[in-house]
Amino acid sequence: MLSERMQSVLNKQIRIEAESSQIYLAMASWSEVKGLEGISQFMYGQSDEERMHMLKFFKYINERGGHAMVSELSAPALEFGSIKNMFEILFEHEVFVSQSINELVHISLEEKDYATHNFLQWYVAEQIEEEAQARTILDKINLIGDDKGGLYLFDNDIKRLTVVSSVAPPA
Ligand code: OFO
Repeated sequence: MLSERMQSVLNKQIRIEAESSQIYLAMASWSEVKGLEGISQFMYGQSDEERMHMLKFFKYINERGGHAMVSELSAPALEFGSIKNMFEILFEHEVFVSQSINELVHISLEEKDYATHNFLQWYVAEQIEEEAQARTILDKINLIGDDKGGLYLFDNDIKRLTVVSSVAPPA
């Protein structure tokens, strides 16, 4: 059985994962409208992944005798200025999510809830991957700079990352 405190913070994380999904969906649409096919595919994939992260919390909370809540969400930005700016926002957002997961891990130990502590390890590993991926993408974008040809190749290149992430097991 989850403690009230544990249940409440897990439900807050559900909202964060749902908002992440919305943010990446907004990025997918912005890129699609700009004709950046590869990047938009990547963002649609990221958005789906975040929904999957959210659903894992749903299942877990309900399995442990709690009640997973659907909450109101903040509206994401709709314009991102430049590709570089968009990926910087993505990276910073993932760092924020990692901090939030770390805080959950901390609370699970305070609550002596070792089942939740164990459950959260999947997210700890996932966040390492997501941050690393965002950092790699930003490095590439910085290398390309204003080179249009480089950007074209990058837009094609990123499709491969989409394939990798969409076949990752939901666990
Ligand atoms: Fe849910 O991992 Fe990204 O935000």
